[in-house]
Amino acid sequence: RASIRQQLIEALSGAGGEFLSGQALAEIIGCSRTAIWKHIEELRKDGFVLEAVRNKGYRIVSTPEDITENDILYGLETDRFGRNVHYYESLGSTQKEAHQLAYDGAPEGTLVVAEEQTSGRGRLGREWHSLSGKGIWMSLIVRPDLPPQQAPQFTLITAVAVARAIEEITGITPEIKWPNDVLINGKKVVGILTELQAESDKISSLIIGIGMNANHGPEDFPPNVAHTATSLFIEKGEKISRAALIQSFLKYFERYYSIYITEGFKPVRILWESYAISIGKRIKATTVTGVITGRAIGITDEGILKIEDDEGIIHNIYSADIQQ
Ligand code: BT5
Repeated sequence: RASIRQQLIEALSGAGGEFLSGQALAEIIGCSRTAIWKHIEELRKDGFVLEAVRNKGYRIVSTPEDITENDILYGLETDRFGRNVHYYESLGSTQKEAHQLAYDGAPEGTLVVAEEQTSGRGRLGREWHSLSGKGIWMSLIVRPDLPPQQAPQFTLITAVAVARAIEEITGITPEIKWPNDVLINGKKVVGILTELQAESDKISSLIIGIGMNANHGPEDFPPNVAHTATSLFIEKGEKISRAALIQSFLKYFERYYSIYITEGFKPVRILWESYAISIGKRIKATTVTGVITGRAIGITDEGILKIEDDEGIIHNIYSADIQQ
């Protein structure tokens, strides 16, 4: 015989979004109303979104597994970001879809999210492994009134919002590796890809792609990333609610973006530095033009990495792969 919890999930899921009273649930399952109430609270802690209405009872809004438009909207604390969600079961790349939507005039804050990507990509046309149902593969449209040179700062704003959201949802403090990786225990859990649509000297839109490994087990990664990638599930030992993580990310992104617009990059840079791993350390930066080895001194208010090489020459790095 299934546990009360299991029967409760089945009864609520089977109700097709209709309300079931505590009394009805207690009768179906054969337990007390207090037991129902206790298990409802437990489910909530585990990421189920349950609506309770007096005289009607309980209704399941979403399970921790789902990331459809409703799952993201229900309980979302933002004003603008994530208010317009385009959900797909499968897409080539959420970046591509978001580019098209931005081009067609989609408002700032529009979010494209897919359960699976068949040709997810990283920087420089690299492949991004986007297994169905396990991760968060999404692209956010942002329309700051800024010159294109400021686009790289958005990778850093995004990384801080991601790190803060992971902290809130899992209790784990991740590390940021400049420019676009979020790591836990030295392994990549999130990759960020910021792309730009610009008109001469003005950003018309930024397409910020975020790939988060949420509920992957170790066997879910292909051999080429098995040793460098990790997931929140692997690190935490518990499945996480992807919808809750998306909501938390959107909340922090909206907050840091607004701080950035009103106060400039400095407050964000200070937050960023609190998560950063490479600063002060000896690193090797592989850029498209060559390799630079030296000590990472810090990032500038533009989001550019400064490296001092062995001759004392300071290099400004706009984009690179960093090895420690
Ligand atoms: C990135 O590129 O880290 C940016 C990844 C952005 C992915 C998101 S998902 C939603 C949106 N839609 C897209 O199509 N893309 C964005 P880069 O720094 O170039 O790192 C790519 C490298 O990370 C690959 O060459 C692999 O070595 C590794 N990698 C691939 N898939 C991974 C995964 N799921 N987890 C960890 N590492 C991975």
